[in-house]
Amino acid sequence: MAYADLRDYLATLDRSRKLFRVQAEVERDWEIAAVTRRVFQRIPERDRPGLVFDHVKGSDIPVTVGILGASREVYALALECRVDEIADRWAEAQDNPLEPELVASGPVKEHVLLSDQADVTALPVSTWTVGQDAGPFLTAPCVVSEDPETGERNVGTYRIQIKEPRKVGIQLSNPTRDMWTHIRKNEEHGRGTRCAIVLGADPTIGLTSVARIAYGLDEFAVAGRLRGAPLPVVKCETSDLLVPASAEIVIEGEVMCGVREPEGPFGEYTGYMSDSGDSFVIRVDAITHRDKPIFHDFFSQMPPSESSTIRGTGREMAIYKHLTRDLRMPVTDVHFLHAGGGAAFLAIAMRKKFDGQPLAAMWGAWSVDPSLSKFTVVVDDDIDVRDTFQVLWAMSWHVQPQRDVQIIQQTPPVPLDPSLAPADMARAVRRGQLASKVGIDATRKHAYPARSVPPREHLEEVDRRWERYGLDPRYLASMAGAR
Ligand SMILES: Cc1cc2nc3c(=O)[nH]c(=O)nc-3n(C[C@H](O)[C@H](O)[C@H](O)COP(=O)(O)O)c2cc1C
Ligand SMILES: [Mn+2]
Repeated sequence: MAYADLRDYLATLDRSRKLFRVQAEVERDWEIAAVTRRVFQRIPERDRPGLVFDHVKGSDIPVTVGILGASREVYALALECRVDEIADRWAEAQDNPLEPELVASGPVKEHVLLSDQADVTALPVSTWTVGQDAGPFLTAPCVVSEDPETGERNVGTYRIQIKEPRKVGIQLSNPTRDMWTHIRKNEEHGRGTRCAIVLGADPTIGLTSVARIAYGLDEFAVAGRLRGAPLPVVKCETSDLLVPASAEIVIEGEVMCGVREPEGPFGEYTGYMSDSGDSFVIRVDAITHRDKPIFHDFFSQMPPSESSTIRGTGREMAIYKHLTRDLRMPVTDVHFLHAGGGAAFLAIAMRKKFDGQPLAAMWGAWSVDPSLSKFTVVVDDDIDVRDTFQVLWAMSWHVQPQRDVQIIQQTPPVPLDPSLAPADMARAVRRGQLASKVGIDATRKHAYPARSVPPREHLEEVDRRWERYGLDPRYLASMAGAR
């Protein structure tokens, strides 16, 4: 059954033991980022919870982070499905969108702050890469706007820089972002672009907002099908835009016509700082929020992150589906390695039927999105592609580079890949430069000798007797996390 709102979803995460509430008081300008970084570094993905910081110094608003992408199990909970059903859920929702339902009012209107009552600096906004980010940023904004000619709605996640109580910056990485078209069309007529920034809603809103959905296809309608019920929406106070009726917080405003101001830098999903430059500016006209609102963030920057899980999970499921169902290849698993931010590095496991089939699998994966998978490695199905060590082991001993490595020229680049150009040239480069890819066939091409490990029954017997060897329990704990 559809989650009613963010709170309903948090309760489900809690029941599924996928939510941890941090009771200690934390500071928003450095500590939330550092605690979350440690959680993502130290807790293996399958055990990793989403977080709620209940006590943020200087604010009575709790902060939640990691709740859509702490792991792929958490991502599946957000979609109320199993991990292996994720690709089907997305396909079905885009084929059969379900229109939102306009309601008269909702909890998001419990507090209405107009003009000078609205103050974005009162929100518990974190600084994510301290000492390098230009300031605090909203990392999970779902920005609603409309095409002024067709009235088609768009919802997209574009980082928002807090600047003044009633002024924020917004960064659209490139003109392919759907909101860019709305801004351009309005500016051609000397008009600003009305927008509403939704913070904290039922999980399908955040997931559709970061997903690439065709221009003109309404993210709220895709979310409606994902959640299995029309999304209740209410009208904004200062425009005709519609927003989820039970959102935690909505910031209403306008992208000011022709105005550009310095924005960034900001720590990016690649693990490097992004460039900075002139970008769009939003004048804030109102804030509406629920009683005791909860503030929602995505955790990005250096992988592993929530961002690498969200990017990787959706994409690997789409590629797996294409390879197995459309192309009927004997592929057993597909994984975007976290080190590549869920974008740059793809590993495919298959039970190949003939030599050369691994190359066909690579071409199949590249055809789904030619900008991704700068490194694509195909391994036999006895290799666990979610275990980076095993992937590197297969690359070490199953590959003769001259025979097994292909370099493909003139492909679209992985978004924000810092290897393309020095940072000061990155924006210009992004507008046109092509890149290249490596495909590595790391399957065995002939019969191999047996592996040089003890018989399985000996290792299992040692596991059963483990305590008697008296090894420090700390080693046991770290082994439990290892595959
Ligand atoms: C955590 C996270 C942060 C993102 N930040 C930005 C951003 O600052 N600017 C941007 O243009 N895209 C960003 N994206 C990518 C967009 O959300 C994504 O391309 C989405 O499809 C945009 O919506 P649209 O297709 O309706 O334009 C981010 C994605 C994630 C997962
Ligand atoms: Mn869109």
